[in-house]
Amino acid sequence: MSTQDQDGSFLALLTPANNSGVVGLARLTLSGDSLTVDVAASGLTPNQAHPSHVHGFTTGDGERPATIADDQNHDGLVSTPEALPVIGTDLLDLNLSGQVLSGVLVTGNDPQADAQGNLHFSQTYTLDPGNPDQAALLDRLEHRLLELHGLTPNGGAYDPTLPAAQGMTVPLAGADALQGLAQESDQQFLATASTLLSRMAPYMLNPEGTGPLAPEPSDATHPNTDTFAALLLPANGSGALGGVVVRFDDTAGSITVDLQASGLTPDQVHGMHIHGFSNDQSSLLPNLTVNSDGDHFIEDQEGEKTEGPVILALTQDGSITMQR
Ligand SMILES: [Cu+2]
Repeated sequence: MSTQDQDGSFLALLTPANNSGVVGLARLTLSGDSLTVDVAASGLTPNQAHPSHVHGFTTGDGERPATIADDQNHDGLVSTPEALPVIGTDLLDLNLSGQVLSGVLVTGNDPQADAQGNLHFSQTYTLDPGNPDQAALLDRLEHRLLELHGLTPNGGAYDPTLPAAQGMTVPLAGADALQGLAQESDQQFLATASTLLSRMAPYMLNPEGTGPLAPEPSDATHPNTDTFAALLLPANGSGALGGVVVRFDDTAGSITVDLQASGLTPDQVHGMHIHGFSNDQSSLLPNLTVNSDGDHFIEDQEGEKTEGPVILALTQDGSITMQR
């Protein structure tokens, strides 16, 4: 395949690895041998360097995000060595200098999170078709894996190598709803991504599972809204992803839930609930910070500190219960 065939933009939704709570959006734009990478992410360990890479296989394909199934030593974390067999080698290091490096996990010149745990990164690299790693990227940019590293496991020190977020690249071409993102400048893309992320993860958790919550966006209060949407992100390294739309009908006194998810354990029943607090306290997504027993998993009791108890179980037959 000639490099011309790959020209275009690719998007990656970065989802939490290792219960990090990190979410992000990345765009990769290839023009000839020039690759520009834009990354916006939030929920990272503040004021720390976060080594970041484009991972993939140099021969064949089949890269996938690492899941808890790849946790070979059963410590509840998927380390970088455990992830590499499925995400592939580090084909391109995303460093601040624009230097093109492959196979180097920590360069000392890595993207940095700010005091709020947000990271904005934009850099252009000139790839060398004579280098096998870079040639592989020039041949195929689709279904590569963008990964951000750097996590503070509970009770531990900051570890710059632990995976914190990962996402597969998908082409923006052909996705009408996303075409606008391909046209945006680097700065516009980062601004758009930051706006989206501020709606999804506008807070840092403390071990008690409370905020502080960021202030609500000024346009967040819509008294007449009856339709709500949520993006379902992997918990406990499950790899499960989904989307849900919830509609309230005041007159009928009914609630309608449309949910689609993938990556769940096949042929198994999966309990689903709406959680919340009975006072006005907002629910927050739990992450590793509230893992009080130190096993790196967020069990129901730990999660409920931030989510609140079950308000409604989503039953198959529409019956109303708060039972799990
Ligand atoms: Cu990496």
